[in-house]
Amino acid sequence: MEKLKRILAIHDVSCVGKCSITEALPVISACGIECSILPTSLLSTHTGGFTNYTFLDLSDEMNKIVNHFKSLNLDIDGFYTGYLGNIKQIEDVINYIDLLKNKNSIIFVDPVMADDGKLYKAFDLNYAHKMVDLVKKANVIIPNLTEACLLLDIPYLDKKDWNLDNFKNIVFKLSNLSNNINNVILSGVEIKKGKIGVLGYNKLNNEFSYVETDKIDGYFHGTGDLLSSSIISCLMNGLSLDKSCQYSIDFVFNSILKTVEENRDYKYGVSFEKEIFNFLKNIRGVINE
Ligand code: PXL
Repeated sequence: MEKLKRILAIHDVSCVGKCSITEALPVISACGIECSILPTSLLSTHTGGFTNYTFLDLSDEMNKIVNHFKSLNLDIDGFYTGYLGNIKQIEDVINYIDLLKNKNSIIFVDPVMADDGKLYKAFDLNYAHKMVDLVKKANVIIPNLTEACLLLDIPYLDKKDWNLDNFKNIVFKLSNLSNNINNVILSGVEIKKGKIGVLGYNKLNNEFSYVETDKIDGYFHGTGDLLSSSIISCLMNGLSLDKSCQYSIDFVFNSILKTVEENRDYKYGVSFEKEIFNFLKNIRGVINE
């Protein structure tokens, strides 16, 4: 029997609002992978759409936690980084991964910092430049279009230039940021009216895979984290890049649809809980093939 795999999720804990760790934990665990956590900061809510949220930087505690992990000789099959609090934390996380990884660990980086052409409230361009150092360590990166442009230090792609060739070019350039990077998964790819997709690129066999779903208008918080957590869970279960992206994008779409049907306040996150079962059925179908 295959041993239980362990992912170390390195994200903030936003107590309310469903993003980062409150999505990584349930999704990764449901997919049959242990999700250990290294919290970067503690917030009452995420920073999008809420005001007066609290913020506690956990950098000092992270250092102690990592030293304890090291003394335990933990087997970590995958590192999954998301929202980090500041530039120093990016540097720390690079060192922590170096300290804790083994020769087979896979490093997944979602360079969470921006969306819709804008940096998130807490970050500036220096943060984006530092994120490139972490991305260079990764084997798999999962940026959205805004993050991809920041990583490549190019202006946000104008809507009139949104076509598959330009997106392929971006993904290809990202894959060449370092020799470690094997897979690039670009989210928020819009090349057809009413559709939204994900463009994957596998550098080892030079293959692109594009999958799409219907687009539902509106800004839905936490969907980037939900997508990344799902794709990573699929890949760690041995699914192809194509299937990982397709099942994950369907899961996010169905979760958004539920949220809209339930007429919820979107800043509280999407109703993914009721959709996990269908997502798992898709994955199980492949594992049992
Ligand atoms: O979903 C990305 C994210 C994660 N964590 C925090 C955030 C955001 C996006 O705004 O504010 C704290």
